Amino acid sequence: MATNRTFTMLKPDAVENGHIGAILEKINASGFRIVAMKKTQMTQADAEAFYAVHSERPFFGELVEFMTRGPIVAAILEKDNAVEDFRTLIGATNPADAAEGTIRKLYATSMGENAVHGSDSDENAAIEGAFHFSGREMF
Ligand code: IDP
Repeated sequence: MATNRTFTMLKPDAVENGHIGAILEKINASGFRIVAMKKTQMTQADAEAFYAVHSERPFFGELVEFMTRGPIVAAILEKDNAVEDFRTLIGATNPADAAEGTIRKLYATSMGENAVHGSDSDENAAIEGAFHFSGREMF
C-alpha cells in the first residue's frame, strides 16, 4: 500500500546559496507537513551508502564529493501521494529540463548540483527517512 510520506534533502548548493527558507516555503505552500527535519552534514561513508545504487555510474565520485562538501537539510514530509507530488514539485533531475516553477528550475544550477533530493518510491522514502532519522525525531 502506498504511504503518504517522502524524504528530501536540501543539498549543499541550496544551503550555500541561501535558499533554505525559500524552498521550505514552497514545500509548505504545496501542502506538505514536516514530520522531521534537521541540518546535518553527510560523511563520505554516509553519501556512499545513501547513493549506493549509483556506485557504478561515472558521476558517483563527483556526487559523493558534492553531497559531503557542506551541510544539508534533511526532512521527512507528509501529504497524500507524497512521493509523486514531491517529484512533481522538484522537477526533472537536470534543471534545463525541469518545468517552470519547480524547485530545480528555480534553484538548481546543474545536473549534479540540483538543489534538492526527493525519494523515487514509497519503499525508498521509508529507507531514506530511516537513514537520517530515528523514530524519536518524527512527529
Ligand atoms: P534524481 O535525484 O532526480 O532522482 P538520480 O538519477 O537518482 O536523479 O540521480 C541522483 C543524483 O545524482 C541527482 O539528483 C544528481 O545530483 C546526481 N546526478 C545524476 N546524474 C548525474 C550526472 O550525469 N552528472 C552529475 N551528477 C548526476
